[in-house]
Amino acid sequence: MKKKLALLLVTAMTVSGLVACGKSEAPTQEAAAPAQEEAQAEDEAAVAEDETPEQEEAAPAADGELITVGFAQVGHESDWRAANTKNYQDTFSAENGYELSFVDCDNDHAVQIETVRGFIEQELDYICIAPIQSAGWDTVLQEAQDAGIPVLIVDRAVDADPSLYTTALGCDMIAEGEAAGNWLAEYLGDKEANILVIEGSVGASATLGRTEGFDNILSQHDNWTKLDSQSGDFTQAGGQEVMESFIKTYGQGGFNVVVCQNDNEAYGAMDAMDAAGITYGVDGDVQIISFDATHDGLQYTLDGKITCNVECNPLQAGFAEEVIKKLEAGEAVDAWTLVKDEAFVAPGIESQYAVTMSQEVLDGRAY
Ligand code: GYE
Repeated sequence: MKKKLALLLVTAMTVSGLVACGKSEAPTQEAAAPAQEEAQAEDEAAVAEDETPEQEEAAPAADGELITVGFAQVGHESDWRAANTKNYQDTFSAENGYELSFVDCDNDHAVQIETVRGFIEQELDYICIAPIQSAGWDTVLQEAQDAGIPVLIVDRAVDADPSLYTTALGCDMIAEGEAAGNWLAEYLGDKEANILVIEGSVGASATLGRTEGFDNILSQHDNWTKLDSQSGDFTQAGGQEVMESFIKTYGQGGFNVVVCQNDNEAYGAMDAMDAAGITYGVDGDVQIISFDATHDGLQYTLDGKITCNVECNPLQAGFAEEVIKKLEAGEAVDAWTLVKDEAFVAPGIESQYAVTMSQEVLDGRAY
């Protein structure tokens, strides 16, 4: 591993929020660079490293050196993302035997591609990518494969051929969208729905999947109308802006359901409705559906402001570490690991699709 080069390259990148974690203790086993495997990740060959790390990093323990992992993270758009980033930084720590090169790609696809190219040049042992958008990955994935670096596609999906990467892990976004739709159908019964959708970032698999899943259920209901859908970019400011424009167009009383594709967008939408005097929540005129089920999002659900909140668990780094450990041991890994999630509804609502919120449920949450 070219540690010094790695540090220089990472430091040179003009990407906001960049953090390169240092190294300290070494793992118990010698770091190894497994050969790139095919889709089912079979036949990885462990190749012992013989280089020693550079001086500005803590010396490795006698029994090995740190495993280098690059993480091309989406950005810092949401509370979900912050929890996900922290989870990766905690998991891939020097204490645990890793040197993590973390890059916040600030929601810019071109930056993310170049970040991955940088990781390849640095000859890191593993590359994790949380893809900002699902399209446009073939070339750089081929480059990583040619360099023999295993790639883990994490959180969101890519539409590239699975033979171009080692494994993928994350939540099932289509199932999340369907859960939201199924809950709404159960909740409304025969009532009409005039629905506004604040989508996530354009081209992200989280956006595409949640939209597809919800639309699958929508198409089964003749008295549901999707009035409009616009991207709020998974941010609070974006959610507020889109909601303000929806309110101008459709007016008070013109809609009774707002689907926000993440919690931060829901906070922005609530601000916009507050300002316009529109009531929402279980006792209001508008029912809000949100996704993520972060701590604050579930607090709003407990308070009856967000009626249904579909979880996406951001604590995914352990799954990535599991894969890397298997590859280090020369074992096959699954092509896909599902991170399970569930949905939550406001107190007073009973649902076959969701857990009814209580203080106890909120207190028991890790994020
Ligand atoms: O829902 C949103 C974040 O990819 C599942 O990205 C993730 C989404 C999450 O910005 O809050």
